[in-house]
Amino acid sequence: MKDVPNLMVLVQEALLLKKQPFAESQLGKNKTLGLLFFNSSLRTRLSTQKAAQNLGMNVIVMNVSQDGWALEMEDGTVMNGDKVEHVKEAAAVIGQYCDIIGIRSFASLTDRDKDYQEEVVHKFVQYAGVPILSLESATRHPLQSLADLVTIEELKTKDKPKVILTWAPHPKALPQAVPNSFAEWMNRSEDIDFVITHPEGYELAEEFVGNARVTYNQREAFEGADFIYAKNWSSYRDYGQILSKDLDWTVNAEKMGLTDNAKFMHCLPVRRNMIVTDEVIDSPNSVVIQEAGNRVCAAQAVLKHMLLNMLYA
Ligand code: AN0
Ligand code: CP
Repeated sequence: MKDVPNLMVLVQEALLLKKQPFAESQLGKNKTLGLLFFNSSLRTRLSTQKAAQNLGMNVIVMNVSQDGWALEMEDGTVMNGDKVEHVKEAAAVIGQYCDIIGIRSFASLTDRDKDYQEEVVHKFVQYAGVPILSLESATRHPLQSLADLVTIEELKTKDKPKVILTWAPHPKALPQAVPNSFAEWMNRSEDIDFVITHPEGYELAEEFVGNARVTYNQREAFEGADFIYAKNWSSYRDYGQILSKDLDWTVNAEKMGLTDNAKFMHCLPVRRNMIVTDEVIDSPNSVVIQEAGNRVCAAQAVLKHMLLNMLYA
């Protein structure tokens, strides 16, 4: 987000590219985007590929943790264990093949300091020698948040909509990257009344909460809301821990009834009847598919800027 000079200009550019996806189909000609996945993905993988292809780029994709050599991240280690190759060489080599490198690397959820230092992304920035694009790192998922903002811009019916980020239950421990980024982007948007609601112990890091209103009372948060953005995350305080699986936090029709006919949003993949009931996600107010569709124009707007920056560097 800090690389974006003007959020609303970027959103408008994404909306323009949604209307005219091939308007810049020469911009990426003869440029190669490499997409590296240390973790699973459906939307990010396909939408970023499609966005790059719309710009005329070539794309190469690798599931690095499955198909690549196990990477050593620490400097100065005697590599007599499982790690076959150091990131210093691996990143530099991939940089020889690619003009831009996208990386998905989730939080470990074991060592908070390490995760929040964004080791993997920074090592690639340090050694690849080409621009790096986050496809969800340990602490952030910016391409998701941009698509979310585009979706809100498309659907809002008020100058200053009320947007709720609500925690919801999930059986596995998930990273804070999606809620962190969502909060970061919402806080930066002036014309959004932003509220975060979660059970006690699920406070996000202060730098992401910013000036958002935070309440433990989900029903109170939902009152008069225009957008309900649901997401599970594990605890930041008790790092990586699941403190609650309380289905009382599931987004259901009764709670949606407290809102001002709010749209339901989720980044997907979503666990039905844990995060949200079938009734809500299958209702006309659910915009999760449109939201996922907007991942293409969001990624395309970002790639367009990266290509332009390279052209004029
Ligand atoms: C991931 C997460 O919560 O960060 C990816 C979401 C886009 N979700 C899961 O692992 C289920
Ligand atoms: N929302 C999202 O990033 O989905 P994937 O994990 O499938 O890429």
